[in-house]
Amino acid sequence: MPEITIPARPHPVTWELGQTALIVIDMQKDFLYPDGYGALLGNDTELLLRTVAPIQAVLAAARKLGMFVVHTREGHPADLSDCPPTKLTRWPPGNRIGDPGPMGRILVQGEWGHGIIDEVAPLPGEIVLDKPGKNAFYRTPLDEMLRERGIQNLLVAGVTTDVCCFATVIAANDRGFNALVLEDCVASYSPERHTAALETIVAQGGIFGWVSDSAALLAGLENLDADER
Ligand code: TIU
Repeated sequence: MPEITIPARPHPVTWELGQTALIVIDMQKDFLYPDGYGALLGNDTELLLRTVAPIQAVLAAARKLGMFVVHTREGHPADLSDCPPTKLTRWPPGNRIGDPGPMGRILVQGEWGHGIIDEVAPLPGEIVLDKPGKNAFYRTPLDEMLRERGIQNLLVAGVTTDVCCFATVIAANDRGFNALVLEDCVASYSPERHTAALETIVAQGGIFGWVSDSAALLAGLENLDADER
């Protein structure tokens, strides 16, 4: 099984490709488009769109290699039965999950706004995990899916850096998975919080994982192609 070396902070990683998966977190209209949940919380959704082109490039490379790709969506069934009250009542009525919005009910499964944007749409056969929490392991089969495929390493893309990506990286670390965040493939509604989350991940010698970018990953994969020839 080929190995890939990726320059990263705080130090490079060398991972077996067969033990490595790509997780694309919550690239949903509700977060990226101007009329969804992100905007309702007072955020500038425009800041997230710069992730689209690098995620497309990384997805294309991962698919070419046959890497395990997982997409996630944050949301709840129409009756909000798995949405903890704390996730609803922290905001005024009208700004809550389940409230009507221009793209359908906010973060409700099956509504238009809950869907993944077309630019990074899952291919038929790729796993799409619906998650009720910020962390992608919480009340999902992600842990089992990774273990049954022998996956130990996660390449992390998606939104937002400081919320669902950060929560997932922290959970991955506690569950014994390595996580490397591709910094141009993640974005936050706040550039300051984006930087702070990434710095926290790599602090203390990589306390939660690693940070690199799509160019470094893609260059590593090209070297691999050359080595294999
Ligand atoms: N609000 C915010 O930054 N993010 C979320 O609520 N969910 C995700 O990050 N997916």
